Amino acid sequence: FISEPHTVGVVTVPFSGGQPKGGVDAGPIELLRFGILDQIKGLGYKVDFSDGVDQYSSLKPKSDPDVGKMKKPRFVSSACEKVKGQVEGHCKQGSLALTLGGDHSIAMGTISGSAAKYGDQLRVIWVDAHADINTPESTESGNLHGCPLSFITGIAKNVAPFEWLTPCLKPEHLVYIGLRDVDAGEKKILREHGIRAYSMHEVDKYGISKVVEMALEYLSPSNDNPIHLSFDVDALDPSVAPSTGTPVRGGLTFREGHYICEAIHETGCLVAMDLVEVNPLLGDQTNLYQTVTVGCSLVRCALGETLL
Ligand code: EXY
Ligand code: MN
Ligand code: MN
Ligand code: MN
Repeated sequence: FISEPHTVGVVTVPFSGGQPKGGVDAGPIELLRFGILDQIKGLGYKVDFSDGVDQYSSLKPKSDPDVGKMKKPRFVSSACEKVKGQVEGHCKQGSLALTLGGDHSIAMGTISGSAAKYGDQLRVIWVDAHADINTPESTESGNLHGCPLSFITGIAKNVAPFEWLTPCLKPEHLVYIGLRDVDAGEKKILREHGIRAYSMHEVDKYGISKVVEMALEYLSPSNDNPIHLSFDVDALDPSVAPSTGTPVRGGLTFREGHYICEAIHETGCLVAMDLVEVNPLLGDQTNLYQTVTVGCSLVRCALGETLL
């Protein structure tokens, strides 16, 4: 399987309903304002942005009481269902689907969308400080951006009001890189399901190139599976990407983050990428500039900018 699409289908998701802080819904606008579309075109791709900047406020239900511990479950569900349709559309046209978030709950939609095209062949690399695999029962915060992977993998059982969502990723088809803030309940889930995770401890121990090599070898020994990269900017150290809702010290350096994107590009198998949790309202103008420009450059690297 070699992807090498010539078109990047861009999906913007100005959505913050998966967590309590305002501003992450302005992430896509800032990424666009800093010229991400022209930067992608500058690499020789066609950009399909025919959907334009979507509005999510109209999907907000009049009343959205908690379901168990889950906060804003109906709003998150309908937002993700919409995202799924858009990502699925781009993937089925043979484009690389690039989703600009928005909080990380939207990955329920993005991965459902890419899996609708690639099925059981799909592999996911989740780059994050957090494991985002709480179930509706294990979550302490009730924030759904801490839960998408339990829904996608079917580890979560009681997923109403997410009736549209069907489990589409086996736990063994997922790898994490960058973890350093994992809840006790999540650790139990990772252990019970044998999910492969390279935390910051392994990044320190082996170095990023070995970690990425091991991750790719585990997911796709013959390098022939389509890859969905879900990149949460909080995987980066807060000194590199400060404008994000749940920063955790001790993260990936600027180069480590970029190395991951470059190495995945080199596989030729990247079919979808999410860039999430950019919150322009957190921090000052310098923080915003740093975070948005690093987000743009991660995307460019995943699209091959640094290949000579
Ligand atoms: N594990 C915590 C929770 O479930 O609330 C924190 C989750 C933060 C999720 C961030 C975006 O990756
Ligand atoms: Mn995340
Ligand atoms: Mn995170
Ligand atoms: Mn398998």
